[in-house]
Amino acid sequence: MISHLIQDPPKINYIESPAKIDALSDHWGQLVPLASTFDHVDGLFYFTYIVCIFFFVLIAGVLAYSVAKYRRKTWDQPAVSNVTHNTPLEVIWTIIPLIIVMVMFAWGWKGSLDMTVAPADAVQYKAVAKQWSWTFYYPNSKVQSFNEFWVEIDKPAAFTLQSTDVLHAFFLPAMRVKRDIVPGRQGTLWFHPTTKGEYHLFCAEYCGGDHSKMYAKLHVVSAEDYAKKPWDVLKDSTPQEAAASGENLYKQLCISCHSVNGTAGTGPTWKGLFSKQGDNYLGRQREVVTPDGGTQTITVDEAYITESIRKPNEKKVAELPYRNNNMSAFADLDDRRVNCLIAYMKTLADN
Ligand code: HEC
Ligand SMILES: [Cu+2]
Repeated sequence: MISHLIQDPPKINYIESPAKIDALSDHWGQLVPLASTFDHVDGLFYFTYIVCIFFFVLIAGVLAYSVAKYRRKTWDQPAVSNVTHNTPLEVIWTIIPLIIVMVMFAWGWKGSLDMTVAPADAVQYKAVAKQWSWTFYYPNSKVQSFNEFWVEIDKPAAFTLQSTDVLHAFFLPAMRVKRDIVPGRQGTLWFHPTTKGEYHLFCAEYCGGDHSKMYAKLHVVSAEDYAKKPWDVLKDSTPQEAAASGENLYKQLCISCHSVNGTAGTGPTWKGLFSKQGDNYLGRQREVVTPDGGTQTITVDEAYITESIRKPNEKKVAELPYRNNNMSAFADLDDRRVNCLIAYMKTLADN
C-alpha cells in the first residue's frame, strides 16, 4: 500500500462524474425531491434545521447586543455587574435544550427503526459493496447488475447490505435512506419508491482512494418494464458485441484500478496482457505469488484471468507495487460476463 502511495498517482479518466449530478447541486444543500414514502425524514431534517437557525440567531444576537452595550467605554470604568450565576436561568437553559434533543432523538430513533424493519411483502434484494463498486442481486434471477439497479414502482424494496472488504455506506438521498455497511455483518434497509425515475446511490463512508467514484444509479420503473428484467440484458452473441459489453463492465467495475493504456494504477494495466500473432492471441508471461508465498511464472490465459477475477489471491501479480495491493474478489461474476471482459482485454492486444 505504502509503495503505491509514494508512486505517481494513477492517471485514469473516469466516466460520468458525480459533479454532474444536477439534482443534488440545485438545492442549496437542502434535500433533493422526495421519491419514497419516508417523509418523516424531511420533517425531522427541517425541524432540526429550524431549531439550529433559531438558536444561532438568538445566541449570536444576545452576544452581539451585549458586546456592544456592555463594552468598557473608558479605561478606568468599573465592572457593570458582579453576578456569577443565576440558578433559575441555568435550569431553564438546561431543561429546554434537553427537551428539544429528546424530541430529536425519539423522532430519529423511530425513523431509523422504520427504515430497517421491512414489511413482510417487500421484494428482497441484496447489495454488496466493495472497493469501489456496487453489485446488486435480484430475487429469482441468476444475474446481477453492477453500479446500476432496478426496482418496481410502488413495491416496497428491501436490501440486505454486505461489504466484502472495508466499511461502506448505502445512501440513497431521494429515498431518504442511509445505512453503514460493516464488514462481517449484515445490514438491512428498505424503502417504498413512489416516483419513477433515476436516482443516485452514494457510498457515504470514506472507504479508500477512490471512494468518491463509488456511486450507482437506481432506476424506479413500471411493473411492465421491471418484468423485462432490464439488468439481465447482456449482448454477447458476436465477438464484437462481447468486447463492447466487456468494455462496459470494465467501466463499471474495473476502471478505478486498471488502466487500458499502459498507465499504472492500483492494479496492473490491461494493455499488453495479450499480443496478437496472426489470428491467435498469445498471453504474456507473468511472475505470480501463490498464497504459500512461492513464486511461479505463468502464461496469461483465459483460466488465469478468470481465476484472477473470482479469486485474486490465488495467483497475485509478483511485480511491485501490485503484489502489495489488493483486489476484492468478484466471486459471483458469471461466465458470460467474464468472457466479455476477456474479449475486451484481447482488443487491447499489442500487434
Ligand atoms: C480495488 C482495485 C481493483 C479493482 C476494482 C479491480 N482490480 Fe484487478 N487487480 C487489482 C490488483 C491490485 C491486482 C494485482 C494483484 C493481484 O494479482 O491480485 C489486480 C490483478 C488483476 C488481474 C491479473 C492481471 C495481470 O496482469 O496478471 C486481472 C486479470 C484483473 N485484476 C482483473 C480485474 C477485473 C476484470 C476487474 C473488474 C471486474 C478488476 N480486476 C477490478 C486491483 C483491482
Ligand atoms: Cu466509500
